[in-house]
Amino acid sequence: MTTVDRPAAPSTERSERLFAEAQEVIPGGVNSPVRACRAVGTTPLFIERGEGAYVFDADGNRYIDYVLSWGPLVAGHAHPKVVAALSGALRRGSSFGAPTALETELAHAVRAAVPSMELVRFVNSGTEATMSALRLARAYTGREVIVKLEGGYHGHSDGLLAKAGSGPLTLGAPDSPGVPAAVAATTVTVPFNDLAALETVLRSYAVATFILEPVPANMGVVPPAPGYLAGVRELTQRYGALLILDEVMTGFRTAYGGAQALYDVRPDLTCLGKIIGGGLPVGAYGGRREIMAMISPSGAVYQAGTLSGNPLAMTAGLATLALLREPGAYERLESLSARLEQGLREAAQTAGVPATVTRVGSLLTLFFTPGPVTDYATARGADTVRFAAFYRAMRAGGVYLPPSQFEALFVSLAHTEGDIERTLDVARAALA
Ligand code: KE4
Repeated sequence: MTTVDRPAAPSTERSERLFAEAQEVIPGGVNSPVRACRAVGTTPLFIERGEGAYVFDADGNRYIDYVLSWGPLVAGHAHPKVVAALSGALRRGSSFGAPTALETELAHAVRAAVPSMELVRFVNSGTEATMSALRLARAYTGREVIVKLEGGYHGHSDGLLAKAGSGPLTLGAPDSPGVPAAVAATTVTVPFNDLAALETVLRSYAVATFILEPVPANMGVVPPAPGYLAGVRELTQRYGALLILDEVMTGFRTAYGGAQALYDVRPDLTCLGKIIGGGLPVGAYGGRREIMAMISPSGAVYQAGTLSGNPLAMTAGLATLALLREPGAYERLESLSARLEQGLREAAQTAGVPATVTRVGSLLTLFFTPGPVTDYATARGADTVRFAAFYRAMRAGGVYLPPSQFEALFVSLAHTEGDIERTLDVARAALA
């Protein structure tokens, strides 16, 4: 019998020790749950440094990185231009709690890319951005009910941790202990790509807003059906509900103008994060002037933050957006990502493994299901045990994937054609 000469799995001894130590003092040993790798039946690697498309773990192993800190490092880790800009900024002081011209500069850059954001407010995370946008939508409309997608993730604020009721008309129930029932009850969920369900809800409640990712990437990547987003825009307009597009993930990733540019839909409010901070803590929300003018201190809707708009995040964001404006940046992301999509699809077919690869720009997911994947229910049909085995085999082969079937792979400008081919070699072996 021929033995497949698999390379010896890299030693993870130091990572395991570091993980044991971390669990002594940090819940689950991590500062964000998905990092614990519980969904893929292993323990996390402790990363010591990143460089371009690679991360290096505590045992010195190098991995081709498709997590990129969950999206922000679209130019690759420690890009020289970002590092240079940041070290200059740091020498001038890290934070003042007072306005700086950098905030105006990044707000202009965001508005130039996303014209629907006529006014922009910076915060420190995507959670803060969506939480604040919801409060603003309720204040502007005078309504309380919000609608989100089944399987939609917008950060961990109370109102957004509500799970799908038994049907679109069932008011939400808490999706986590500690969320008051009264708060969850103001959240209704609808399936993605289902305009009829949305209209039923809009007819049945006075809805303040419908918040969704234009390309949901937190159930795995699920592209919008043709006409869906235009339908959402028309229905929300008709029933007086604001449309909030959560582009924390898709912003500046699926296109320089975000998914709203790709699909030509103009929301009332947009939430951003990740890329606009270039790897530093950031979030932003913005939209129509008459809505945003309600935000304190120009209006009565309160929202604040000690480090909001801090010079370091602004500097890293400005440097990253400049790299994305360089000619050919999105063409490169597209060609690398298209090759990865095609290669993964072929590898699964060759191995006879039922799989569906979804992709929008440099966001993609390999679902272990025959598909098609059109919403949360069909995404949940994926074989998570098989995904976990695939994740472990890829990591053993030096490829660092998001540790969950319901996340997205991210490609950066630092990835090379060689990295993609190496990834596909490892995937072919893993799928076999
Ligand atoms: P943060 O609060 O984690 O910065 O952003 C929350 C958020 C809001 N909206 C969307 C569309 C998001 O994807 C996120 C956060 N994304 C996850 C990855 N699926 C962050 C990873 C994690 O939770 O550690």
